This record gives sequence, structure tokens and C-alpha cells, in this order.
Amino acid sequence: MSGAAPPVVLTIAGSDSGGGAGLQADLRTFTTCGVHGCVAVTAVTVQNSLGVTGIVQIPPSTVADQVRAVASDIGVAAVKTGMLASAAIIRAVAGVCDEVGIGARGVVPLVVDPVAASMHGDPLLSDDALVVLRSELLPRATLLTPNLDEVALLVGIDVSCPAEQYDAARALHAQGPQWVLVKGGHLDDAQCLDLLYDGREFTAFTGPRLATRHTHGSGDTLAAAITSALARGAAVPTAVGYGKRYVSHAVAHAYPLGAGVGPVSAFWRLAPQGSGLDL
Ligand code: PXL
Repeated sequence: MSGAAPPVVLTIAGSDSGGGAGLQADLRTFTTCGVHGCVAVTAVTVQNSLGVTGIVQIPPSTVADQVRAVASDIGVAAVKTGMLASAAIIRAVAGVCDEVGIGARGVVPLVVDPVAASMHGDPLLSDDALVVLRSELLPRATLLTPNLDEVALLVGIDVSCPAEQYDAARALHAQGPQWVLVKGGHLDDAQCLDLLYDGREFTAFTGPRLATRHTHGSGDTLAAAITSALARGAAVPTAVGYGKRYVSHAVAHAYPLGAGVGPVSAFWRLAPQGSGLDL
């Protein structure tokens, strides 16, 4: 007996030993959004709820080989990038994406989450990689999903109020992505604005700011849920709305873990009872 295969997605991302963010958050999100997740690992981080204490990068050719292996046999309906660690890995990812048809220059949508640092401020991208991220990956992105720290790094705009997110979206869109989602989560307004822009129209997604300090992995989770919806055939605005609803539940159910910042939760998506697996 066999079941029907779900849509397949690929994350190109780093491992978080604490299990809260990175590829672990992506895979949990993929499963609970109804898609099969494949992984091209870019780096292994040594971290817990208090921060990152070590990083080992995967050789760029091995990152590209993982993408090639998955795309050539299994096939992918959408792809997401998270922590890319170095300029050389970004170049390898851009090259293999062109080779197998991933990204704005191909047919498979590419969501670029421009991860630069952990929420504790630990760098997850080398300094020289930023310029390569801008020149190599932004023009290939179907959707770019920066938070406000990443906006400042990418286009030098310090957004201090929701109104300034509009200029930031214009400046980011000029760097080449088809769509930009400027996430306002780092402001401290009662309402949180995430602003979507395709070079013509702005779409505002607003929601109440939720009172929890356990938000580790929230950006990864949002981008992974959006990627899942794209793989299932949604248009970008629909996929972003879906991702926003998914991550709002995940933040509302976030839990403490360790002495520091706990992760957002995917457990809210699991059937509570009656599956025959009750202990
Ligand atoms: O949340 C961004 C992120 C992505 N990938 C890895 C991370 C983090 C944040 O800590 O550790 C591996």
C-alpha cells in the first residue's frame, strides 16, 4: 500500500542544535503544512536557548550537490533559503538554482529569508557575504522576507515606524526580488505590520503583537509556511496570508525551553486525540 505523495519543498538552511530555528523549524513547519521537506544543509550551529557558540560550515560544493540530488530525482515545487553562512555558499546556491530552474529565472518559486544573525545577535552570515547576497540572490528571489535588522543591512534604511516600511519595500524591490515582505515584528507598536510589495501594489498584513519572549524560529517558521503554500499552488499574496496565520498560532503557543529564549510551536497543528496513538 502507498499513499499519495504530497508536494515537495526544499530548505537550504543551517542546523540549530537546540531545535528551535533553522532547518529544524522549517521541517516541522513543512510537515504541519502538508508538504514533504527536503534539506540542503549549509552549516551546523552549536547553540541552545542562550545563543550560538560555534558554527561549522558545509563545503559550498556539498551544499550545491544536495540541491542537485534532490532536484534531479525527487523534484521540488518550492524552495526556501535560510542561514547561508558565507559568500562562497551563496555563490554555489545561486549557481545550482540557475542550473536546475529554481528562482525567478526558473520555474520553481524561491523564498529568500536573508538570515544574518540570531535573535541574540550572533552572526550567522560572514561580513563579506552581504554584498554577494544582495547581488546574487536578491535578483533570483520570488519573495524576499527581511526583518527590520536585515532591511538596515541590505539597503541601509533604519525603519523606526510602520510608515517607513513603505520606503524600505521600494528600496528592497529595486534590488531585484519579484516580491518583498518587510516584516515589522521588531517595532514596538501594539499592531504589527508586515508589508508586501511587488513593485506596483502594497498589501498590508496587520495583527496584534503577542506578548511572549519565546519567539525563536518565528522568521523561519513564517517563511517555511509561505513556501509550503506556494508549493501547494497558492499565489504569493495568498501564501503570505497563510504564513501569517500559521506563525501567529505558532507564536501564541510558543513555549519556554532552557534558560533563554524558547521556540515558537508547531504542536498546535497536531490532532489532539483520537489518532490511536494516545499513551
Ligand atoms: O532564525 C534564524 C536562524 C536560522 N537558521 C539558524 C539559526 C537561526 C537563529 O538562531 O540558528 C541555523
